[in-house]
Amino acid sequence: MTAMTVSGIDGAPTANAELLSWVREVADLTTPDRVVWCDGSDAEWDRMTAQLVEAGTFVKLNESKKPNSFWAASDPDDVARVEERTFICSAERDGAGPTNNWMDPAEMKSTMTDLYRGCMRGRTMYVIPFCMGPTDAEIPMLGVEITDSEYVVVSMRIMTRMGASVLPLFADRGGSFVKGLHSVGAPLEPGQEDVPWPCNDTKYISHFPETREIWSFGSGYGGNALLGKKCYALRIASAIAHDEGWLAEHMLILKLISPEEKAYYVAAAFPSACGKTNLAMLQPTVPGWRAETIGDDIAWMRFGEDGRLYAVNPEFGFFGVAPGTNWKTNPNAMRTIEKGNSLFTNVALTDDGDVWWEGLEGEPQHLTSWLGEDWTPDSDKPAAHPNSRYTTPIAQCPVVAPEWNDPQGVPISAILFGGRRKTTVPLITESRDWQHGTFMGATMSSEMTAAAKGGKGQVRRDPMAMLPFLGYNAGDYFQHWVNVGKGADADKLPRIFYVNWFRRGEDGRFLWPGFGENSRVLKWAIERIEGTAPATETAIGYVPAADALDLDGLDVPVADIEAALAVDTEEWKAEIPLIEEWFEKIGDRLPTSMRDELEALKLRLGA
Ligand code: GTP
Ligand code: SPV
Ligand code: MN
Repeated sequence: MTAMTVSGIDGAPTANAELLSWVREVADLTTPDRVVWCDGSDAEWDRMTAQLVEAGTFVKLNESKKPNSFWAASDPDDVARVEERTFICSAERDGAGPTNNWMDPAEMKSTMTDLYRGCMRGRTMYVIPFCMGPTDAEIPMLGVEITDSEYVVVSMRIMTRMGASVLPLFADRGGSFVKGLHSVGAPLEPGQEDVPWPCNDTKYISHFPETREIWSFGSGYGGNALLGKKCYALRIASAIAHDEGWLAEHMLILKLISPEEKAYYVAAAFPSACGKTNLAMLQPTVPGWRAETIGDDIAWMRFGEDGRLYAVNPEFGFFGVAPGTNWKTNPNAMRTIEKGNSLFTNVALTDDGDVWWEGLEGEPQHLTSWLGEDWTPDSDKPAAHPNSRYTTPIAQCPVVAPEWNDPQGVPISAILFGGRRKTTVPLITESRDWQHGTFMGATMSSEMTAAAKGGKGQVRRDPMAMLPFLGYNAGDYFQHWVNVGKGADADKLPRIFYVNWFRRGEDGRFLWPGFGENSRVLKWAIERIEGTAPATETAIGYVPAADALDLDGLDVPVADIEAALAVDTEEWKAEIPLIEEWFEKIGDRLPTSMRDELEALKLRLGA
């Protein structure tokens, strides 16, 4: 770690003039006590985590249970992404489109400059150079986050490739890196004592797609504050991808290996807290099949020279939902975090210095809840916040694919879209072709979860699981997907499927057991690609009959499987006005091909 004074830039470990002048400009505006360039070393981690323990932000976990790991509780009001406070500040309002909050970039910059003025007083300003995706990529995707949060620095160390190892990549890159400015917005007066989780009631998560900038203020949490993740790798990258002809998507990347040792790569877009991490670390229950993980949240996909679509995971760690994670649902996540070197935010703390959350094994009789309160089994509040998370290195995952760090990426055979729907949407449906698959993605719907503030349980359209993460106009985005298909060799495109692990019976139970059993559904998808599995053509696409799935050894009544697979014409007819309303909202930039797909669906349904 190279310290430098605020006024002098002499100690800076880079000669990139653009970077140096930006750092100086931000320091002049935010007036921190000192500026520190992060090197990503173990010594830096040790120093920063010790400082966070000292500040009361972190509690060090029991070394024999979770080595080198820490518990943190956020401010109770800073627990999730804030979609209402997230802005796409494109030059024109139309650039952000009908689904994003928009503000004129100059106006936003003026408002936020006032907020940033002096906002790092009494704090340290950290400069974090990072790279999204492998550092040996032909064009490494660079970024710099400036932050006044130590929690962000140690989180970025897990979630991105950062520090001294990536700084040399900036040497000859001029200004071609994404600039992310972040402040918790809590300056300290001389002598004022800090709080464990500084933040501000006023929050802005702003993106400037044309200039590839991110300005974040007031939150220290996850996707609001770790700017390499949703802000860069999805919102800014989706705008870059649109310009350059590739795809930046909210997708996991999974490698499936058949009993014949043939590898298939699958990408899957599910909205936040709808099962990406779980599917990414799948432990198949179908005999002979194995799975390996490439990524659990974001996929960058570009065409290779062979005409196939190749996916790279831009991230370096997992920021996974804790509740519901256990040795049965996701043993590989459990094995990953057991190795330590992890952070746990807003879970509960056990009396012996370990972590606990709803759904985890064990029946603790006493805990410290995420709110810092005593918790017993009779408590009427959950011990862990529903959006509590673990932050852990991908490299520790016992089933990480050997090629996870390959800058070429992996060739995708299948894309899954899926949401959380109690009704209507079958366990799996195969699209008729790429354009129909794009329609499935564009009209996807899901019940909202705790991953964003507000609206939990409400059904909303979440196209390609990108509603909160699109950096430009949704109509243009659909057209971009259609164009990607048109420009490609149809035989080489991934096959598109629509899945729903969350359909319920009348008594509210899940009809499908999910988790490792999802391998049975994936097996059918692979067999469709190989041309060996039967399917029934329905109004909404190709759906398997129950006996087309490998259900060997599965202890679920066939009636439930049939109900999970059912295509109910009446339920789908009821969906049509909702899709029409959604397309209305997209407005005149909706591709005519999407309108055509809707008309064709109505015709097939007799609607
Ligand atoms: P983000 O990190 O917010 O993007 O979420 P995610 O899509 O990675 O979701 P994750 O895998 O963390 O799962 C969210 C919740 O859904 C957890 O509580 C899981 O236990 C639950 N879940 C995941 N897969 C399944 C499934 O197949 N069936 C059921 N019933 N629940 C599931
Ligand atoms: C999501 O909400 O989709 C997440 C968590 O993966 S966050 O990083 O907060 O966006
Ligand atoms: Mn996510």
